[in-house]
Amino acid sequence: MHIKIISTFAFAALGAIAQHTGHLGDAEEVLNNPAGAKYVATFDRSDGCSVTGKVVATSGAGGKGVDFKLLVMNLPQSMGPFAFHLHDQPVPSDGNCTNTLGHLDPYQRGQTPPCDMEMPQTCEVGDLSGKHNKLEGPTATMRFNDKYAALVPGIGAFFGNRSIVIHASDSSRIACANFTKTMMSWPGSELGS
Ligand SMILES: [Cu+2]
Repeated sequence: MHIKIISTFAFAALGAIAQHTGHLGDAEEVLNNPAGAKYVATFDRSDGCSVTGKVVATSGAGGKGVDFKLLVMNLPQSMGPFAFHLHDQPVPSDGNCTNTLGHLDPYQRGQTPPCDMEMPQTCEVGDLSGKHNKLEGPTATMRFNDKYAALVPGIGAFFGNRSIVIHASDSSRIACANFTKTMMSWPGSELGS
């Protein structure tokens, strides 16, 4: 009797966990991002959208996670708040954001149920706004450390060869840009050092 009750609870607990994490488990924290690695994505209207601005991604202190800094301008105010994600594929030369495919999701979690900000390890690695909040227009600045994104080439959570996509509240894609590796220091003081 006791055993039966315990096992029922155990299965219920497993079921609850399974709802909120990837088929391959929770996202692992990335602790070995290379010192000094820096990637920048620039929204420059090549995607046909009015949005401008930059996303700067650098290795977190001690290699722990990735520090993101965003400055995004000309967001269409009536269409927010704006979700943003790391997407699986780069933007092709014609600027078509649809071809970036889905979110970066190396643990195969999928989009439902929505990301629980309190349990970021159970969210898609690429679901940055799910873990860290959406952007509000018309100009948005944001900075955060994401523990699960990677600047280590070759692992599933690496996004240095991928893209970032901004969505309107109806989830349509309003801007997209590719990350490129840069050696240059961040120009100016728009987002601080
Ligand atoms: Cu997206």
